[in-house]
Amino acid sequence: MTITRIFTATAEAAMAPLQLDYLPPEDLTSRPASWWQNVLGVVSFGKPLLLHGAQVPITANMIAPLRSADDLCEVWRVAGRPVRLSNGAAGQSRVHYRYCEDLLFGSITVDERLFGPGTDAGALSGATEMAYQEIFAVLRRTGHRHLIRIWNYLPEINREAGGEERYRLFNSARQLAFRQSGQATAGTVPAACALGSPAGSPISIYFLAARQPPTMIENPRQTSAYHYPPKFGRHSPTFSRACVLNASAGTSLFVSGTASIVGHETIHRGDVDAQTRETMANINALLDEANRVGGPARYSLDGLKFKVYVRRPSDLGAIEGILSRSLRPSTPIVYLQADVCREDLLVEIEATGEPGTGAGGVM
Ligand code: 3EB
Repeated sequence: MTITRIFTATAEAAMAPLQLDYLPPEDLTSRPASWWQNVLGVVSFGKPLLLHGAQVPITANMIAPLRSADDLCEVWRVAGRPVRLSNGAAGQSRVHYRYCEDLLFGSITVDERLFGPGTDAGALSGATEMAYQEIFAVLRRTGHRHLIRIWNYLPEINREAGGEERYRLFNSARQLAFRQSGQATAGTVPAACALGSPAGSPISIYFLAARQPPTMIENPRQTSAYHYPPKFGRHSPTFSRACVLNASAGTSLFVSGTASIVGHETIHRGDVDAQTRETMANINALLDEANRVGGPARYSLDGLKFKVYVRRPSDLGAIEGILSRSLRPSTPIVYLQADVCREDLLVEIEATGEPGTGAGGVM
């Protein structure tokens, strides 16, 4: 009995620390092979990233940066020690993926126009179902059965198609795919975000999965999204407000896209300042909740890296002004232009981070 416990503790301590960095594209081209060896995946925003010979899944999103300083790539890396990473075999899946023992990064890009024939609505639903089914098939194959975080970028998220908003059609298809793949649709569902990209972009989904289950976090100020009432769509969105990876070090808190919603209602309609403050109140509530239920690690705003999705570029200054009051000047924040999934939301903020160390926790 005692020996079993020691082994368990050792296995947990050995979990590879996950590291997130936002880096300029030039910085990537100058990294040595030894650095690339530990990279799980790279995400670019607004334009494709041209890298030759990289073994790593590179995901291009058409969600564009708002400031030139935000022409950065999101790099997911297993840091701190040498690890052996494997790639998904080419041709085996539409998902590009790379993984180590305990973590997997994957991405899938789908042109929904290939999912006709028939209506726009049918194509979006078909493409979404396929994408999620392919993702779950990969996770079954590699044994990283727990989706921890998933990013969903859909073209024209607020447009109506066949009498339904495309975001709502996406929710129905996503929930159906979870069910068809034998996944729970409430409770143990991943942290997520869903944003709108420009017309004509492909659907772009990327994700992190783990061998061990994370601890899911809900926000006491908000109705769980998977329990939203039907007025927000026939099928509720399938995501948790946040989750904590039970890692010994590194990036381990994943805060979903967070907006100015209290209970299940959007508040401060039309007021970007108040929406930004309310969003930060929600993120603070999630930090408190993570510290209450997420184990011994202590999280605070100082240990987080942020992505801010801004609906109207002209609101950037106001949002920056408010965030500068609650975040340190050194906090990494990337501002992107995107449509938020409820038409009345002007801003959505996601965060990823590590427990506070007082020293910034940089490796
Ligand atoms: C909300 O709280 C705002 O559908 O995956 C946030 C995070 C939102 C994730 C998703 C949607 C999603 O309902 C929107």
